[in-house]
Amino acid sequence: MIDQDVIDRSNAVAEAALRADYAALGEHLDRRGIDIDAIKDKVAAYGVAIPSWGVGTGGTRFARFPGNGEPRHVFDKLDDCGVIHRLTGATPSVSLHIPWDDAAPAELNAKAEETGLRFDAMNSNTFQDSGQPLSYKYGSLSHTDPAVRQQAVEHNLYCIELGRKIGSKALTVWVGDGSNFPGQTNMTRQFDRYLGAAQDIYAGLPEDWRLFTEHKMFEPAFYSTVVQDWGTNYLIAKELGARAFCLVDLGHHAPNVNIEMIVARLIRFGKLGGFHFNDSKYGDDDLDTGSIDPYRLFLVFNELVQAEGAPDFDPAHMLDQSHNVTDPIESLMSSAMEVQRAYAQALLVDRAALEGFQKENDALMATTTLKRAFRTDVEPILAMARLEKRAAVDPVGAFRASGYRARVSEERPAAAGGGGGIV
Ligand code: LRH
Ligand code: MN
Ligand code: MN
Repeated sequence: MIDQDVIDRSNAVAEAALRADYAALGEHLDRRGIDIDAIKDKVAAYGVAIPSWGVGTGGTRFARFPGNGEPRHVFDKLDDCGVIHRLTGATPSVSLHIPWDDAAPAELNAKAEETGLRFDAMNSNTFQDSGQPLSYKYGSLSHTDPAVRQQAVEHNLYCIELGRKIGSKALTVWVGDGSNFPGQTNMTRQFDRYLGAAQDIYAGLPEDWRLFTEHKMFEPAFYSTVVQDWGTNYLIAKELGARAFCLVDLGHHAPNVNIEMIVARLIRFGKLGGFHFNDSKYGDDDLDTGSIDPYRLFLVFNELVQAEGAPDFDPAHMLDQSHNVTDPIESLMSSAMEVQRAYAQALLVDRAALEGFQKENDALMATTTLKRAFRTDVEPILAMARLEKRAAVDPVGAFRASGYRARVSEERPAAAGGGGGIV
C-alpha cells in the first residue's frame, strides 16, 4: 500500500520547520491563555468518515472522465480509504453505500482489518434501479404502489442486516422521491406514505442503532421533493422516535441558507444526527470541503464545539463529495484536513469573552472574537498531530512520492472504473 518509509522520509524533510512553527504558535496561543497541546490532542482524536463512493471519479449528468486506477469494487475502495487514513490519520472509518458496495460481511471485515478501518453509517440506495424487480422511477418509500414501498423498506432492512455484521451502528436514508410537475402528486398523501414506510424501517432498527434521514431541496425531482428541508426532516425524526435523527449534508440547502443556524436548532431539540461535509457554490455540487466557504464550515464547528459534552450529543461526521478534476484520494485527504482545521479553529474561540460580548450586545467585538479564532493558522497543530501518529506531515506530497496511483493503475483497468457518486 503506502510504505511507512516513504512517509518517514517525507516527514524527516519537514520536521524541523514544523517543530519551529509549532513552538511559535504555542507561544502565541499561550498569550491567549490556550494550551496548544490540549488542542492538538483533541484534533488528533478527531476522525471523519470517508464515503466509499468518493474514491471513484464522480462525473456529472453530462459526462464522466475516469482517472487512472479507479477502484473496481468495494475492496479497491477500501484500499484507497486505507491510504487516506494512513497518510492523514484523520479518517478511521468508511461509510458504505448499498448495493454499490454489497459484499460478503466476512470479506468486508477482513478487508477492514487489513486496511485498519471501521465501518461508519450504512447508506441505502432506492434512488436508482439496479436490477431489483420493481422500478423506482416514480419513487421508493413514498411510491403510490405499496409493493414498491415494501421493496424499498426491505432494501433498507437488508442494509441494516449487513451493517450489523460489519459493526456499523447507523443507517442513513436519502430518497430522491418527489415530483417533476405541479399536480403530479398529492404532496400530503405522498408524505404520509413516506412516513409509513420510514416507520417500518425504524421498527427494524436494532436498539443500539440510529436512523439518519437526509434532506435535500431538489434533484432528481425538480418540482417538489418529499424530504426537502430540515423542517420536514425534523418532523420525520420526531414522528419516528428517539433513535431517529436528521442528517445535514452541507450542499443540500437553498443558496444563502444559514446552515449553522439549522445546526443550532437541531442541537437544541436533540435531533442532530450527523453531517455529510462538502462545499457548494450553486446546489448539491459536492465540492471539496472548505474549498468555497471555509468560514461557513468554521461557523458550523463553532456550534458543535459549543455543544460538546452535552448529554447524548454525538453527531456522526462524514464527507460526501464527488471529484471530477482531481485525484479523489488527494481531494478526500485535503477535505478531511479542512474539517479538522475548522474543528481546531472552533476550539480556539474564547467562549467566555464571546458570551460577555453577547450579553452586552457588543456585536463588533463578538464577531471579532470569532474572526480571531478563524484567522489563526492552525496548520502546525494539524501537522504535529499527524507527525506524532507517523502519518504524513504533508499527505498530498507523500502520496505523490509514494507512486500509489501509478501502481494501482497497472492492476485496475481504466475501462472498469466506476465509483458510484453520480448525485
Ligand atoms: C444525495 C446524496 C446522498 C447520497 C449520496 C450519494 O445527493 O448526498 O447522501 O447517498 O448523495
Ligand atoms: Mn449526502
Ligand atoms: Mn448530495
